[in-house]
Amino acid sequence: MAYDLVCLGNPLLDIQVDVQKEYLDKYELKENDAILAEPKHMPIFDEILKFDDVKLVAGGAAQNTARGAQYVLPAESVLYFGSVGKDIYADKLIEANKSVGLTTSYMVQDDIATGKCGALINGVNRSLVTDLAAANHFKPSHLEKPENWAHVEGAKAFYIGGFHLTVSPEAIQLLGKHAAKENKDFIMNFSAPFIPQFFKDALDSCVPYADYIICNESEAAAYAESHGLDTKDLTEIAKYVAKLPKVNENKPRIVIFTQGTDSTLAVSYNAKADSFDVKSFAVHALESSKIADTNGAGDAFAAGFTAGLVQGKTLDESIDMGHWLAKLSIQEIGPSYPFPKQTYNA
Ligand code: 26A
Repeated sequence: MAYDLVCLGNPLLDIQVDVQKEYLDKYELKENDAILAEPKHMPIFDEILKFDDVKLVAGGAAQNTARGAQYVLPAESVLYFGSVGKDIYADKLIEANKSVGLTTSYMVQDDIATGKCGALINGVNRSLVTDLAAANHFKPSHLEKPENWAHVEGAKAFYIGGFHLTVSPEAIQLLGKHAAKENKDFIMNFSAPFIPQFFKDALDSCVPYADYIICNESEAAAYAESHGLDTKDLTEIAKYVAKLPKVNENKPRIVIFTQGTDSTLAVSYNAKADSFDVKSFAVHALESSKIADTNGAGDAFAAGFTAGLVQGKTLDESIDMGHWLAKLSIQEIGPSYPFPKQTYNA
């Protein structure tokens, strides 16, 4: 059984609530951010579980993307790797993955709880605070198990959540080396500003494997700052990243920056001609009254885009599929996709 797309990330259950700015201020959280929980944030999880509007939804950025890609692709196209505990949170994740037909190969920790993310929704913003727990214990050895490595060898493409750089850069490199050697697509997401800020070396060790890099404007800005780029111009930042050394020289690196409701930027670098191709794509408009929340919007974009690539679509069409799926997801609660299933029409 071969899965076209193999994804790796941190499986989390999202505990989602609506909050006022005062609640964010109390815990010194930004309105729109994703961070690793510090000890001072830990009371949040028990507190919000008691909120009247609390919702438990499957999360974990790359897992959201894996679910979204499977939502679009034919049955049994996507396999997701990550680490969970043995608890009802893991059961909930398995249930949500089943609902779209996503196959998982979880590494299971006997004595550590499944990771959780406080998804604090405030209007169109979301502040994400994560306690990785079991997700933090993923090991490359899980990929190297013969039954799992067979899935890696059977895959055509890989999608890696940048958040996993905090857990196992070695696992990412293992997949990256395989993808480069076999000329398979390797797609990475920067995931959050704190990744280029605080996990710079880990990020820099994995970018050479990336054929596609996806991130949003604040992650691009954080990248520019941590790498001492003397510019805030998104096109210039994308050009810099696109031109970084690349292990697989058979194809160009393409860098994609989303910008919320503004157009998405795509920059590819042609090493032979030493030239760039710069394009911009309008998002699919949606009345703000129809937005349920933006938790998982970027993951849904990555999902539609990656599904397009796996289907052999052009860059332009794959980006359009990303915009289409993001528009569907932000009308759902949390990082979810609508049922009955909708299909993409160009
Ligand atoms: C390591 N961290 C902080 C994380 C995450 C994360 N997924 C993996 N690792 N912090 C938040 N998320 C997930 O991002 C999704 C929205 O893009 C949340 O679980 C949420 O579903």
